[in-house]
Amino acid sequence: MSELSSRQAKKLSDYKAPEFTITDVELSFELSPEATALTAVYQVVSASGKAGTLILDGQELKLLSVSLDGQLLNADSYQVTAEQLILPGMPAKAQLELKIELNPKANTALEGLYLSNGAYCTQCEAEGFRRISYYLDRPDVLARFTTHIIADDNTYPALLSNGNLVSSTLLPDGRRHVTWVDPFPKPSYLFALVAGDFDCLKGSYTTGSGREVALEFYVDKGNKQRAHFALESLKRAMLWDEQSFGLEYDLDVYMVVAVDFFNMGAMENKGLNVFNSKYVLADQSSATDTDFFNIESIIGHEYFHNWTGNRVTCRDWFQLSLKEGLTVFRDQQFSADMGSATLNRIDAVKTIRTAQFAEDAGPMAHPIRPQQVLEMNNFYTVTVYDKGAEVIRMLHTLLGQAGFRKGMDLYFKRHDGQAVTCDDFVSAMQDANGRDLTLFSRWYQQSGTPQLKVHSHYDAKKREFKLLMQQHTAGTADQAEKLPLLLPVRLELLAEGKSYPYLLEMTEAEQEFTFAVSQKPIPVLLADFSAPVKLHYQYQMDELLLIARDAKDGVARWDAIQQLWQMQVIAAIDAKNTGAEYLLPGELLEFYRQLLAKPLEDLAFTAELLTVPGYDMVAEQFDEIPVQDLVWVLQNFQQQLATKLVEQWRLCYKSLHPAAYQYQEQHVAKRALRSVCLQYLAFVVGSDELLRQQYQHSDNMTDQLAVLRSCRTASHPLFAELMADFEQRWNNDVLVLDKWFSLSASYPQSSVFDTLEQLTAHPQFSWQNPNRVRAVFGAFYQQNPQMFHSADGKGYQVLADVVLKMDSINPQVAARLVTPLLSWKRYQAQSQLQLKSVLQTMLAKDLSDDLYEKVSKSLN
Ligand code: B3K
Ligand code: ZN
Repeated sequence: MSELSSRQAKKLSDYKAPEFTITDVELSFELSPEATALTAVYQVVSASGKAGTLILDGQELKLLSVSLDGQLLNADSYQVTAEQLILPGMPAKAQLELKIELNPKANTALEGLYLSNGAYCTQCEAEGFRRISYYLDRPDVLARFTTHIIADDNTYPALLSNGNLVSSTLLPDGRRHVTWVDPFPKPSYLFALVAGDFDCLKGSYTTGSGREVALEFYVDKGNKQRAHFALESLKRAMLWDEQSFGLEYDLDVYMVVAVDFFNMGAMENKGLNVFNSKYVLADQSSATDTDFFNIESIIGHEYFHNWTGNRVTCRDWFQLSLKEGLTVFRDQQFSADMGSATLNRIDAVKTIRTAQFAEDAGPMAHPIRPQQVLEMNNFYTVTVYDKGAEVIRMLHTLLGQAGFRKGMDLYFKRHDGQAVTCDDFVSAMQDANGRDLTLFSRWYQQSGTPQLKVHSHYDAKKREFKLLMQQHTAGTADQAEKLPLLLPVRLELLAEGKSYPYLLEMTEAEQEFTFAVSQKPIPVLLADFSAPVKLHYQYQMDELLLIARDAKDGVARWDAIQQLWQMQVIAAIDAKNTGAEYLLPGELLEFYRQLLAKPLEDLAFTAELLTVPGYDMVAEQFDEIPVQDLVWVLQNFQQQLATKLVEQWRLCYKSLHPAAYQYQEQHVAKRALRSVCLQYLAFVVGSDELLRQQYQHSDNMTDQLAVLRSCRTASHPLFAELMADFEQRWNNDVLVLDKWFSLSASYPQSSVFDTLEQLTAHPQFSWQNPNRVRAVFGAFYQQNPQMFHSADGKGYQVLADVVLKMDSINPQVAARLVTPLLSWKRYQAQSQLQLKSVLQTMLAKDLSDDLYEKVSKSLN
């Protein structure tokens, strides 16, 4: 038996409905940092109506007593293992009472009940509830929860849990006893408890049907002013879900708590969201436009889960994309409606083409519905979330807006209050639209990125244009055999100065499509990135430039420029290898010159077109990634554009006078374009004054950070000076200081290795806080490819040491950080050896399941 199976990986095919269920839960917490007393009372019912053995999940729990129907059980009438409480002879219906002692202070994994800056909070998804109590900790057991919290009233004035507050009593000993009742049956992963001393920003929202909902944002003392944007975002999300899907909120109160110690972005606990403070707190002086954008989108995402996730939940964790893919799609639609649909779509495409394609090409490849899992937390991936959202988007494309809505309505009508599967979702879409989606379902089963090859032929005599399309998905680490998928291919044919739109449905490995057109058109293939595939078509440079100017679809216009750059990268690397100088072609420079002289009406879109693709985007096109060549070439391109168009950048920059800060679409767009100009200008001599000016005189974080980024990317001499100033200014504000940590760790020079050591010794750094660790080391591997892949292997070693250190503190964070080491097969021979060796060393240690699953797979 391999170790992976001895560690008991679970399989989708082994799913069995639970033999017992729990209908009602009553939890009483007496909070104390090192010895919280919990009494848990469950109404347990057998599904078959027969007595049997009840097996509850539990981890790292101190069990004090077990009572059945009021009778204390002898220790020999049940069995406790490292992961279970086994109760033989459980009657068909009984009340089970457990007494448990918890140590939140010692909980550095931030799963279950823990302390964040002295406040109690919980994180239960996916399997964290079993670190609070023994339970049927699986999403298909839905129970009504009542929660009592007893804690010192002075130290913890806010005592919160799911549902509605039904009583609050001050006890004679100065403690307070509150009771919360959540009327909606829910799985344990949606349970939450928070206790602390916060400032609370209050608002209210009246639903379409006239019910008033109290909105409450709990933040660290002194931060109330920074929560207004999040509150307004929530109101927008609530209205949007009513207007777009007819979905209203269902409790009297919606609470959001912002905490500093959190493993991810946020959590959709019923009625009581817990958020990483970085996705709640924002004002113009401390947060960038991107921060504001993320807050609105994540507030929306968690809110939308109330229906897609909470009211209708997952039968088992393999179905995670049922709620996550769908909710990401919903938050993307929300963001598109709040701002620019094209720019939002471009962002989503970037995520798929970088992180998701990389995941599919690596050892952790899995379908959006995985088939086998050792540690569930490892499957909160860009595949389940973002490719999952692409799959939902394809349904939306195929069925149309109205058809999709019909499917959603039927889904809720059938499954409200249930725990269901991805198949149930597809069936609702299918039945509501009278359309067979059997073939489409393959997207749920198959991992890997389909390659779509297209050839065209124009027959002038017949006035016929033909497209021959072939799809092929190569075998992946988890699955050798692949079948053809249903690909919706949006197409525009550009001819006679017009654009003719089509939606093709490709269902076979190879298919030909014929169009009657009076002259040879230019095909705009995969407009709106209508399927998550890699497209191959031999475009000429002039065709791409024409698409960039004339296509209707903004995403296709941007994509044409991406493809153009891809061609330049290949040509420049070839030239570099033969020792020749590579100059960017005149047509491309001319396109940029014109764009700068006369930016499009949408300045943010103009900024996107003017940006050379990032390292990740370009790297993903190579089977074996020539890291240092790519870094060099991309730097060289920016340098060439900077020097050749220096006057244009300057003029464009100067024409964009900054107005007083507002987070508003046109303002954001203007700042984006100005930042692009500044980035290029940082590459040319004589820009010191301009950089300094913008840094010192802007009234917002977006513009200040743009200066620091530009200096970092161009290794500008001003970098050190401005960074020192920034550190001093923001030393007491860790959320902002994280930006400084990231910039420091992404400086593309070998001095960064000393810097990394200094950063971890910084008074504000803490290994216990995931935001700090990610700010430093996440930035190091994501934004500093040059040094992360340094020839001596030092970057790999540094990250591997950090991963091992983190594994004993917080395995979830460790398992995220290890990701870039796993795809060793993508790099050149020497890097492969270095990476393999650090992975092997790691595997020889006693690893958490989280880390073990990933490292062992990568060495298979
Ligand atoms: N559902 C949570 C993620 C939980 C991650 C557990 N490791 C946030 C979200 O997707 O909305
Ligand atoms: Zn989610």
